[in-house]
Amino acid sequence: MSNDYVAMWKELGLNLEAHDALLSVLGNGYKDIYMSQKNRPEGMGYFDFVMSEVHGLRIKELMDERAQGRKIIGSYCVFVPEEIVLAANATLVGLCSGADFAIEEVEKYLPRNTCALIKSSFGFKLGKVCPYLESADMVVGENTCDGKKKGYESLGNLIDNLYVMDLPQMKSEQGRALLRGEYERFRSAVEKLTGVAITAESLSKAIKIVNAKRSAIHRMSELRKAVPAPISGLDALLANQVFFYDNPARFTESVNKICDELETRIKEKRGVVPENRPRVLISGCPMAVPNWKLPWIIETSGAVIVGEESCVGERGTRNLTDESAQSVDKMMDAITDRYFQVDCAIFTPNQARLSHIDEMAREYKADGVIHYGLQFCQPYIMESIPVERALEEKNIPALRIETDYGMEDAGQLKTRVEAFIEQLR
Ligand code: BJ8
Repeated sequence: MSNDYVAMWKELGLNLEAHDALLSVLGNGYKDIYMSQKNRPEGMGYFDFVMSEVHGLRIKELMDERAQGRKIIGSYCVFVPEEIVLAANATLVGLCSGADFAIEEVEKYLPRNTCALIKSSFGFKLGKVCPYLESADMVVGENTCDGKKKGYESLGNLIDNLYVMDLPQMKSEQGRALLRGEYERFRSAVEKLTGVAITAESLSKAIKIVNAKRSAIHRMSELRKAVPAPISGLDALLANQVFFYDNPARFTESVNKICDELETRIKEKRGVVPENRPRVLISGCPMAVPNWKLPWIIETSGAVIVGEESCVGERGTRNLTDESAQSVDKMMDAITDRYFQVDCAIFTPNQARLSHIDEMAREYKADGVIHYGLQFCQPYIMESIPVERALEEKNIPALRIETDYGMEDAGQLKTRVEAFIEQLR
């Protein structure tokens, strides 16, 4: 990344030395994991460029937007509706939390047995290394799992513009009403921040923009059902990760371009790997940039990943918002209905997720499912047992993995994953 950005990073208050260290780990990891892949679609060049400029050009764009009076809102969860943010003339960016940073400092605020994702969000703040976080005019936390819920109480002391959204835990009528109310409260907060009143016209336009972005990902997912698989799981995961911080229209266009290429590959029966590679579905906790450890282990152990049942994947993108509503009120209803279907493990009961994993395994022609749980993540680790049982009942092989962001267990994980893939052959 060019040194031209140093002044911008300084202005954002980043710790330049620590930030350099992070960028170098990120750059090397990307090179080793992504650039060593063979037979990638040419269109992935766009995502390589995005990653090479992840703290550069994109941040510059956000700073330019801010200079023109547009607000930036950061979020940690797929329950924060981008539609509302866009309609108020603001930009939503995902705050990744996919790498360990400043762990010693973090453990002054959080117990050791906190999941890596939460620790990472603190580490990026305490280490002053995330330009997305530092450029956000509002950071939205949400009451999902207990770790996040209690974590935001402490994070609120470190971030002065933290807004906390409450979320239901049950898919009941009351649960929906709670979500609807919270989205209304969020709309007012965003309007207050931006000074822009959301209209039926602006909200309708925003719904269409976000739907287009999701539709492009749906198209890519549909193409991944082909045998042989036309794209690696690592590349598809990258598209799902970039989904959270790229310019929406440019992202949609880039994914659609890759899809055109994948269609040609499918017509020519040209896979990214040979047809007999075992196909794996990943299910579980979200994998934020640069958390590529498990997919990398899986795909370098002789399998191809064909889908992600994850918030950085199909759980996050799967449903569209109904576009037929005419008033802001009805659109807010449609937005609530769309998000209320997200089957995060914080919900109880959560049978819909179990059914969806089974459905995905069949649709994507997966030979097996690897359930990925972050250590100390109660909701997903607890659910991994019923998930495994439900899959076994359907004779779908499953492997439960519990890990963190460290590389210490990589060898051990590889041995387990290889044995599982062998079983799928
Ligand atoms: S909608 S999955 S993005 S909350 S891994 S922090 S659950 S202890 S991330 Fe999530 Fe929204 Fe749900 Fe999706 Fe807690 Fe588990 Fe850590 Fe997690």
